[in-house]
Amino acid sequence: MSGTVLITGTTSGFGAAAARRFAGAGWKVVGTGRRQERLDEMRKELGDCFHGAAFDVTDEAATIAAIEALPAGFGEIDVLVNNAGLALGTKPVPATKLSDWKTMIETNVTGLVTITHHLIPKLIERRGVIVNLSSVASTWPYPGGNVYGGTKAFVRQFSLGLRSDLHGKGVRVTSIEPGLCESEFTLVRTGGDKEAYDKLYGGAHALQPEDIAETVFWVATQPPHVNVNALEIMPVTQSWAPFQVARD
Ligand code: 8X3
Repeated sequence: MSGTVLITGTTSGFGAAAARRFAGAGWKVVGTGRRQERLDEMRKELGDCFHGAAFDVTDEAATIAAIEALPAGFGEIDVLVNNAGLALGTKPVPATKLSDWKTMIETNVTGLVTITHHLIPKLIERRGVIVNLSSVASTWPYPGGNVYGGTKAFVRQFSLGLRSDLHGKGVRVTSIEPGLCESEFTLVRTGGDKEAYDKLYGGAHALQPEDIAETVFWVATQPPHVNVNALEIMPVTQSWAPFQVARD
């Protein structure tokens, strides 16, 4: 099976790895991201099967204009991978910035629903697939997760809700929920703090973007009668801790 996949946030991490995975299997890939130069590099790397569309998912007009302007051969989207998203900040409240919270909501929630809403008629027509990148933080709270976890819980529940709404239409929807993964994600979250990045990943044998790309590809290429509803994935080195109890 192959077709056309649109992946948001292809300029790094899961998105870049997923673009390589689909392209390597003969798919046409529409890669989106804010950084035109990274999209140009990917086009050089992957060749004619890749079309880069530079826009910010938080900009509704730019998102819709870019989708409407897809060149011949790239407009018939079979699979939408909603990967663009970010975490900002690791500190618990009150040491959090409202502007960071709003940016996470605008990107992880508003951006994701905007592009999804726009592509749903096409995905119904083509009996397509929607793969949403949520997180283990959608289910498991931790200090400093606050709004990030909230946005990812939205992504998980929105995915399940879409499944219900699209009942009988042959459209498949999956929520992928990765745990600790080594990527630019943590550099962004810590505001570029390389020391924090090294501390987090040192000896942790974290997931790699390729692990998640493989999962996204597997989910999207199941036979048409199979829907993977949700998939939570952690590195072996990550698990849960007991509840915390504050005492007098
Ligand atoms: C982030 C995963 O484990 O760093 O989506 O919270 S984790």
